[in-house]
This record gives sequence, C-alpha cells and structure tokens, in this order.
Amino acid sequence: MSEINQQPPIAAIATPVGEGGIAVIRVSGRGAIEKVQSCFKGKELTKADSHTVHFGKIIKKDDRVVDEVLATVFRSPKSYTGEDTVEISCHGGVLVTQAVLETILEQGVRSAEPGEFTQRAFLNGKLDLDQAEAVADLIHAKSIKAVDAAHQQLEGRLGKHIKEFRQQIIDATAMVELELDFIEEDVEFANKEQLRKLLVDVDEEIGRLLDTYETGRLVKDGVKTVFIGRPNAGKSTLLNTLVGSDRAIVTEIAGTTRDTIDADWSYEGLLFKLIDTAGLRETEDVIEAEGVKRSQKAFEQADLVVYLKDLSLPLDSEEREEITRFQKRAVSTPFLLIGTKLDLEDSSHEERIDYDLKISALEEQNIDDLKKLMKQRALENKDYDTSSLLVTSSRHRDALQKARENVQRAIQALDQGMTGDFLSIDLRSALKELGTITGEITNEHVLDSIFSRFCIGK
Ligand SMILES: Nc1nc2c(ncn2[C@@H]2O[C@H](COP(=O)(O)OP(=O)(O)OP(=O)(O)O)[C@@H](O)[C@H]2O)c(=O)[nH]1
Ligand SMILES: [Mg+2]
Repeated sequence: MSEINQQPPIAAIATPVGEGGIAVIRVSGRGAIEKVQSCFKGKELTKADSHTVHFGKIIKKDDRVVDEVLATVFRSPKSYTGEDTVEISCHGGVLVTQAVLETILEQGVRSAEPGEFTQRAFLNGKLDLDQAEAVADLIHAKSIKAVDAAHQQLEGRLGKHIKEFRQQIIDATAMVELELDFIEEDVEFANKEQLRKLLVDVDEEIGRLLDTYETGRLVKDGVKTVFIGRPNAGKSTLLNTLVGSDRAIVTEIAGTTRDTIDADWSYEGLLFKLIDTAGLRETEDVIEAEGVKRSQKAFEQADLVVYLKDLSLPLDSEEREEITRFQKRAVSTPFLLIGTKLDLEDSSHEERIDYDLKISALEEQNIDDLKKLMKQRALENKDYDTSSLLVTSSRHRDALQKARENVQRAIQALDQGMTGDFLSIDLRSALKELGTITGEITNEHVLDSIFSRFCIGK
C-alpha cells in the first residue's frame, strides 16, 4: 500500500437528505478527530482507540446542544479514506443534520466535494481506480444483477485480471529488452517461440474479457427496449402493464403519445429501460414530427426493438412492408414482432406473417410469456453468465481494446522479424493502457470525470 497522505479535513452528510432514524456525517483528514472533539461533549475522542463508538453531544461555542450523537473514531490508516476519520450518527432530521454539519464546518473543516472521500481512498492506495468506480456503480445500481457485477469489481476481481495481464506483458518486455541489451553482440531472442506464445496467450485472455462487455453493459445500464408500431397499436398500454402503473397516457385516439416516455422495469434481476414512442411515420404536424424524430433516435440506440401490431385490424401490405423494413434495419438489434389486442383478434383476417407472440395487455394474456421472451431475445447470442466477471464500463473496454491492439502489433512485429525496440514500444503502450484501468497511470481529467459521478459524502 502506498503511503497515507492526510489532507486537510473535509466533512459531508453521508446519508440521503430527508427524514430518517439516523443520519451520518463523515469527517476525514488530518486533525479530523481533534476538530470534532472541539465541538463534542463526552469522552475524549482524541484519546479513543480506532474503531470505537462514543456517546456524546455536539455543542456550539456557547455550550448550546445541537444534538445527541454517537461518534465512531477510525484512526489512519485503518479507515475508508486511509485518513483519521470520525463518523457522527445524529438524529435523522433534515435541519438537525444540517446543524451538526455546520457546527463541524465552524471548526475549520471544509465541505467535501462529490466523491472526495473515495478519491482520497484511491489516492491513499485503499482502492484501485476500478474499485472506486465500482463504488459508484453499486450506489447507482438499479437491478440486482448490476449490484452483483459492481460487487465483483469492488472485490478487485477485474483488478486481479489486469494485474495478471500486466505481469505477463512485463515478462515479455523483459525478454525483449534483455535481447536489446546484447544487441551489439547480435544475440537472437533467447526463445522467440516462448515469447510469441506468451503474447498470443495475453491477446486471447484480453479478448475473452472484452467479450463480456456486451453482457456487462446490459447488466449495468439496462436493456434499452423500444416499442414501435402504428398509432393505437397498444404501445403505451403494454408499457403500463409491464411497469404496473399508468406511466403513459392511453386513449382510443390515434397519436396519443407524442414524446418518448421512459420507464424502468426489472425482470429476474435484469433492468429494462422501456421506451414508449410516438412511432415512426411520415407526418405534417410539427409537434408530431419532433416526436417521430425522437422515436427514430430511440430506435437507433435500442438493444431490443418490439414492434406491436394490432390484431383487430387486417394487416395491409403497407404495414407488412414496414415490418419487414424494421426487421431489416434491426439486423444487428434483437427484434420481436408482437400481435396486440389478442382479445379482439379477428381471425377472418389472413395474416400470413409470423408473430413471435400474440398478447392482450388489457386482459393480461400471455404477458408472462412476453416477459420471458423479451429477456431471452435481448440476451440471445450473448454470453450471459453474470456469475463470471463482467466488464461493465466503456472506459475499461476502451483501455482493454487499446492494450490488445498493442499486443497484436507486437506479435506482428515479432513475426515480421522486427528488432526488439519496436516490440518494446508496443508492449510498453499496452502496459500503459492496462495501468489506466486500475489507476496506476491516470490524470486529473480522468479522475475528475470519474469522481464527479459520485454523490457528496461518498
Ligand atoms: N381490447 C383491447 N384494447 C387495447 C389493448 N391494448 C390497448 N388497447 C386499447 O387501444 C387503444 C390505444 O392504446 P394505446 O396504448 O394508447 O396505443 P398506442 O400504441 O400507445 O397509441 P399512440 O400513442 O396513439 O400511438 C386504447 O383505447 C387502449 O385501451 C388490448 O390488449 N385489448
Ligand atoms: Mg401511446
């Protein structure tokens, strides 16, 4: 672990703002315990052992009591941030919590920025950068599977892989650079085959990890599911049925939904981001045209497209063509063709089209089958095994991809009989890319963008 650098003390409310049983205020940094002591009446916190809890009162300079609290003392380096830390549990009212925080700030403590505690933990080597990111993922997780994926990363499983890749590449670099040292003597690579195998193995292993990103992304961000179809097909009704509330307005008037409407819905631990649209069609109406534009955008970004066709109406050739067109446009996107209003199905129509499923949202017919089908289709051809480690962040994916390209370039250079200095440059670039994931190599810009995602107090 790197050396702990205690920075000036910061404080923030670590629990959500609102009324609750208790609220926690976190104070961390050089002299944090002394600062709290200066407005604490109770046991002498400055003499307390690490990881001990003490009852007392937070008091103003004039001895006025702000609140009765419990203060937990953590001594550096054994704290979340690595610094001296006090966590004050007070009564969970909005005003009382604010008053306790203000009293702490009056002792010469600064308000913490979003994610500043975690940033300090990272800078003090308590967490790798990917683990710090997992903390944010965990807080923002909207499904159980996303929680699992964040936990895996927080436990350091991604970091462990990255460190193994780095070690393998360091070994390869050592082989190459050893040769460079003896270049005058015209020494060949001690073992070119061994070096090649090492690089090919790393290339394959990085590739395997990269393959998990498609699933990882869906697990973390949810499956963007877009409902399209003609006006009145029952898109909004289906959205409402799935989420179990009247999220979207439903009327018998065609063209009710004009803007895209989103709703989160979880099924078997997987988050679906449902998007109800105005549909995609030609229109003269300015407002409707804007709605159609938004539908188009949602369609382009979709992970799953669900086309709804009203079974009470005959399928005309125009709509048949439309469906085929969507199917074609969605080649790379999973697609479902669903017949709606099964309760009103007019079997005298000759449909001659294959539905994936027919449902009635109003009568709740085949809705469970639809849920299963949506999950199945969304994850088709994806290696959906959430018990294995998943890459869930595009930042990590990009770095892995660049590292892999560098390794592949090194393999090519080796095959083309290039000299070791070329290989060495590629391998060092690969190391650098991998280092950005765990944060061995980083810059302020990256750190800022990562930690600004956090809430204040984390
Ligand atoms: N009988 C029956 N009626 C339904 C069913 N689903 C929807 N409807 C009715 O069909 C009409 C249109 O439903 P919406 O959900 O508003 O359709 P939409 O596709 O969102 O329509 P727009 O927003 O206008 O594009 C409403 O009157 C619904 O009550 C169903 O399964 N059975
Ligand atoms: Mg609608």
